Amino acid sequence: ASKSTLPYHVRADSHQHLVAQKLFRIAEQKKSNLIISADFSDTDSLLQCADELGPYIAVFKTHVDIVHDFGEKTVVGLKKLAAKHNFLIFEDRKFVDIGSTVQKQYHGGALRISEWADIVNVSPLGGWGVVEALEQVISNETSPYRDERAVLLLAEMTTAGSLATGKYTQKCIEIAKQRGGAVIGFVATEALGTAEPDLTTTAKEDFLIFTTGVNICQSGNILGQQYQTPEAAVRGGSDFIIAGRGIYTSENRVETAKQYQREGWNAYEARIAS
Ligand code: UP6
Repeated sequence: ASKSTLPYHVRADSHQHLVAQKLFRIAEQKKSNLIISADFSDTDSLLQCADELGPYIAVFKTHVDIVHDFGEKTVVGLKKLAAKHNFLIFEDRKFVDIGSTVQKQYHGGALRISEWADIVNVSPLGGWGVVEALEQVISNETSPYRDERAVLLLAEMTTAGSLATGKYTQKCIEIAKQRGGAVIGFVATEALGTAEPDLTTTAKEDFLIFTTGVNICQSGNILGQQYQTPEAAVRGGSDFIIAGRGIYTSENRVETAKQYQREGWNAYEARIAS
């Protein structure tokens, strides 16, 4: 599949979405295409991780529904640390219900996701309606966030026996193209053939590829998770690599994060030079 060989700053300049522009600029400034998947179950651990690893990441990925003491402190803390270390926040919620339910899960509700997450993702199992639903909330005239919120489609999964393959993945691309507005890219294991070869003349759709299942040491686990290295992911077309346990369970997570950052960045430089 074709992958982007353009530098992040070029893609930042020509991208139509503010969140993608911001993200590419952060990546360039911090020399990082690394996202930490911070799967912690209490607010203090979550915030401590964000503060320690903040300097080395472009995005902090959360699953706040696993944080048992989620609340005001979590929201305020995340926002503060995002500003302090200049990273975006991605809530890996994988919205998968009918549109009107998803609107309530995204905006308000127990988790107030629209208030603090720059990026969320959607599992488009039920078709385009769920994407339309999020776009309605984001672009609503009364929304205080309008251009500051973006959506990714979960086009593939890293788990063994995943059903999100082939036609399903292709349908995700169609939905992203038809429901343009807030969709900036995909969660996928590799390039999906959507890369624009030359944005200077065709500045249209430049979908970002976010890749989970990244780990330097392990090839998988007993629950079906499958891994690739940062280098392999970026070589295959990933624009932002997402690593969880590979980093936060290591003995020295700061040093390990730096190692993932370096490997991801070197692979990016090799790709744009190719
Ligand atoms: N995730 C995957 N695979 C997918 C989609 N999402 O692993 O297809 C998410 C998981 C977890 C993180 O929910 O938060 O990415 C992977 O964590 P790990 O690096 O510790 O395996």
